[in-house]
Amino acid sequence: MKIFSHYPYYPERRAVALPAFWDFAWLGDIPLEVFRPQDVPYSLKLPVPGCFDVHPAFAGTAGTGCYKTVFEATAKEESLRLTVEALGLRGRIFLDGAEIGGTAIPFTPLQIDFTVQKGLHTLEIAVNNVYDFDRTRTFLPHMDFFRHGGIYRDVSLSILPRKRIERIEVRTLDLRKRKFELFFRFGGDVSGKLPVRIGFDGEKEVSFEVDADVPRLVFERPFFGLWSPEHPELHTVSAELEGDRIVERFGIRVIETNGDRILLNETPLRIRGLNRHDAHPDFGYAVPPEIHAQDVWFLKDLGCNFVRGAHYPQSQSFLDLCDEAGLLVWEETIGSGGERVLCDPLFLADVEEQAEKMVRESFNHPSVVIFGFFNEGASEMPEAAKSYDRIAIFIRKFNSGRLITAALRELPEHCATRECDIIAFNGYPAWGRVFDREPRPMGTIRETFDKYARTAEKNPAMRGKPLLISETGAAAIYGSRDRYRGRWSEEYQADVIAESVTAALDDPRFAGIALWQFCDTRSCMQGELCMNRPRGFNNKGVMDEYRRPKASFDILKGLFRKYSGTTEKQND
Ligand code: ADA
Repeated sequence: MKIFSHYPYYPERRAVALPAFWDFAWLGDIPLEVFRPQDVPYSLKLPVPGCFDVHPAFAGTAGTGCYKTVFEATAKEESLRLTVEALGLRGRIFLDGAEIGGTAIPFTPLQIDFTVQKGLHTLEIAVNNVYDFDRTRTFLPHMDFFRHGGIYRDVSLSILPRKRIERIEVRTLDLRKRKFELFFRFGGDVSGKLPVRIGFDGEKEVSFEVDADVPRLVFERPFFGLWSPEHPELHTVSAELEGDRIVERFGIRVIETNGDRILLNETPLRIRGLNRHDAHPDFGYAVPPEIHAQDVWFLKDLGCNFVRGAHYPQSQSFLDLCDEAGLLVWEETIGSGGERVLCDPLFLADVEEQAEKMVRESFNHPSVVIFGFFNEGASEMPEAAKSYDRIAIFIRKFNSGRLITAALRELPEHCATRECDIIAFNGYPAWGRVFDREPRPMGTIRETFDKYARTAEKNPAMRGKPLLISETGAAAIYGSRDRYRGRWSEEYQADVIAESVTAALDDPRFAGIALWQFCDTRSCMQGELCMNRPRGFNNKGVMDEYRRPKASFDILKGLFRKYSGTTEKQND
């Protein structure tokens, strides 16, 4: 049986066994909202986690599907916690036919606590993947990634102790002294002074008294190493409170800006990375651990020190691997759009809910150094600009020690950057946009980057802040080789990537570059965008969707390795 899939884990909490395959029923056009878990025609077994629309019987479909399993409670009365780490696009959850919760925010975890009597119980999760702004405001038809339907990430059921340590947030206070704070999030029946036994790195646990009202302790461990991409040193803290135990993993590191530099552990950092969707054609967004491990290996092999988790909160087990491998991560909320969307109060409430969960879930991952939001939103519109400020301030209030940014669409002269720590922009100078009539010679790349650097210099809200190219690149169809270096060929893509990387990393005005993208990904199936998405895919990967490298892969690897040797000091 799986013991835990990622940190934190709770060695004393007993898991209720859930099977790898659940009953599945395809309900087609029946709207999720009118669905009742009666007479459901379960006909098939599908894996959980899993996306139903990657199964050949339902390939590419949109509608309602329902998953069902049975579990057993062995005690007379049992307090349980159901955790669904992510589903999409929205779902409703039923216990013995009665609704106990749900979510309309994809890629966002859900926890439901409930009590059951001894015996067998039925759990049903109905999900729907039809675009519907009134219900799921953060996933819209124009988005360049597919609306897979299903249970994207792990589902677990555990027995809850009466007094609980739910999380310990570890915050670096002083880098040089290796001084850090443990902030306890207790749950259940706790109050007053609590006797907590605490140990680091598997050493013997020692008793401390933690005040439930001010639940923080400060430690100094001068002999702890720092976490950095070159030396990703990690530590664990275990804590025990009357039968409940938690093990959290963390790293000591500080990410900050100093003028237009990004500093990691007081050392200037140049970002060399890729954007990556957490997707695979055979699994949709339910990416199995094997693929996560391979993807992290590919990123390291390419010489990346950075990955942007586009365009939604990341899987916790993927982040664990990034912690271990020394990959810096930009994690962001899903959801963006024009002024109307960005000013919609219900949309903003959903973004805040997922931002809070993202920050809390990822608090202890040293790899996560940037929190982002509103990819390519209408940052230049005055009303939308207020929403940019609102979300940046909202994320900052958690004091999680991350830099905050939003990837802008190109670099408008007037845009919402006041509250951002980094000015990040996406631009495809040599590639262009759908139905673009401009000629786009290679020289456009340097000219455009230079133009944006000058734009940032002129604007007081951007001047003096680090400037990061958060997306750029070109598409190539895997296997399309062409001595004429025509568009969509691997040669043309490799040329664009080489020119973009050298233009960015030779220019000290840029803090780094993240190419679009790690591998090809299935795109939306409708609208104008499709005309620029042969095969229904965004083909800008340096590998295809099955992770088969294109010509650009080796070019990028050569360049990233060259620049890592010359531009980056060690961080410890
Ligand atoms: C945008 C967007 C990406 C992708 C890219 C492209 O920058 O953020 O998701 O769609 O454009 O390939 O055009």
